[in-house]
Amino acid sequence: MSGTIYILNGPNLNLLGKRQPEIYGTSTLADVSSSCAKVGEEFDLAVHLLQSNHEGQLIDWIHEARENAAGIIINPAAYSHTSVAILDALNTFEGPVLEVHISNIHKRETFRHHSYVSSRADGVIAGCGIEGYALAMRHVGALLS
Ligand code: CA2
Repeated sequence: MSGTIYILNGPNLNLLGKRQPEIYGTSTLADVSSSCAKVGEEFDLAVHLLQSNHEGQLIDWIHEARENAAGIIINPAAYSHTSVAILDALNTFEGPVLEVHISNIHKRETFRHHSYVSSRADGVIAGCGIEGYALAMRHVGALLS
């Protein structure tokens, strides 16, 4: 493998596939990991999928990615709308950053319409369900090729 893509997931996404299927679908983070790994094979990229309910842990993983990852795909979940700290951490990462939202945040409550992370992201995908992660993986692969 020529590189690793960190796929970081924020609070409550451990419940993916287990609660609120009408909004977030029935697939799990394990399904996300395998679909992204499949795309990664086309680009000689490995994936490392992580999820945390804690802001500081996500920031520590972004710092770790500075040493270990060629790119980051991140669904910061609710921290998208609140966290300058995650934005600051992402601004220290030099590779491509793709932001993914499973739901279309622009079709939902007004407080979800703004994401701090979007000002750093090289691309933003929202509303494509978990396919958004595989689409992001394909774009990261193309950017790194
Ligand atoms: O659409 C997305 O991917 C979100 O990032 C998901 C966040 C939400 O706060 C953002 O506004 C949009 C919420 C993640 C909650 O994940 C769950 C998954 C399954 C069941 C319950 C929660």
